[in-house]
Amino acid sequence: KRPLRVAAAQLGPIHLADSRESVLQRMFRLLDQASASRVQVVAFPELAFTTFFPRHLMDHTELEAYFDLDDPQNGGLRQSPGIKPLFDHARDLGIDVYVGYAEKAPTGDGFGYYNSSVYYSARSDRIVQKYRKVHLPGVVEPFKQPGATQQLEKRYFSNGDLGFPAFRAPGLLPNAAKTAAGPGEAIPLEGSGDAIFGMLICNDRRWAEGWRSYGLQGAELVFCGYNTTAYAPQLLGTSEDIDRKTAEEEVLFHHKLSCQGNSYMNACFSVNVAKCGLEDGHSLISGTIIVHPNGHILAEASTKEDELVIANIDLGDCRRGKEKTFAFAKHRRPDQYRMITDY
Ligand code: CDT
Repeated sequence: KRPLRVAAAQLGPIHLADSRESVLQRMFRLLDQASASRVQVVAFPELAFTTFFPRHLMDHTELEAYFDLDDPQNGGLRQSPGIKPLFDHARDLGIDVYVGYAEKAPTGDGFGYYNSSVYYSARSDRIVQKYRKVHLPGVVEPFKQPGATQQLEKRYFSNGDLGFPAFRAPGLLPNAAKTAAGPGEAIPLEGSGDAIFGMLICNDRRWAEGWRSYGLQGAELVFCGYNTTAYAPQLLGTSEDIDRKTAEEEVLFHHKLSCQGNSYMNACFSVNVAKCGLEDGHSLISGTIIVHPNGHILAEASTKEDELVIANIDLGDCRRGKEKTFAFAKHRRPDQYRMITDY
């Protein structure tokens, strides 16, 4: 048995005018609720501290306010002033955290900007892994039509350059090893005393390659936070308006299909967590789900507001898939897969 109590901390809308302090207070409330329910790991969404700003065209000066400095010379994100209070709170409660943020990283001669996430281990009071979103959706050049909803992730962020590194989360399981895996330490395919996790961000969940990279490293659980548009706001008040429910159902279907199918095909749990609801008139889907390696949904959000979705899981349930149907070492035929990397 490898039991774990996990939660997805879904966030309702964060509007342009909402202060960082108000967002942190909401996150604290969800962490407090998680603590009262003896949850060990809490996942927050993509770009969890701000509105989904890539839908707005902004100049460089405006944009800077949405990024948090992640400077390794000054303690990295753990000490970043706008985010530190979240980790302090999680440390005090003894809860691990997966969370998405807009990363501003010094490059030597300037800064790099990424759509990133980190995994914070309360037991070791440090960030044990960072991930930078690989599959950026959207465009570089803004849409010209007046009132169009923008998707400017390709304009505002650089492509993730850290690959898909699985990592060990120390101290979560009853038989946990005393120490975390060191940087670069090989992760065994079979389970160990530490839980083996991976991170994706939003659009990544639609792409098989990231999930499979984690599957190949033996990941037992993948976190994925997202901001997914339900329907275009310019349809509101028009004749197409009546169909927005159908449009949203289809978006939800593809979201769940991606999470459930890839969890099954890689024999891992997944915690998929939304920022949702009407952000300044722009509708985001909910659909926060915790998925079992057999592909079934274990727990699901019922609102489009701040909501904690909890599941008791057993990471040992990954073994069946990893050792039988998807025993990769035994059944994969990499010599036949060259198109995947060469094309
Ligand atoms: N934020 C983000 O990545 N949104 C994307 C839009 C892709 S359009 C199919 C998403 O996957 O929800």
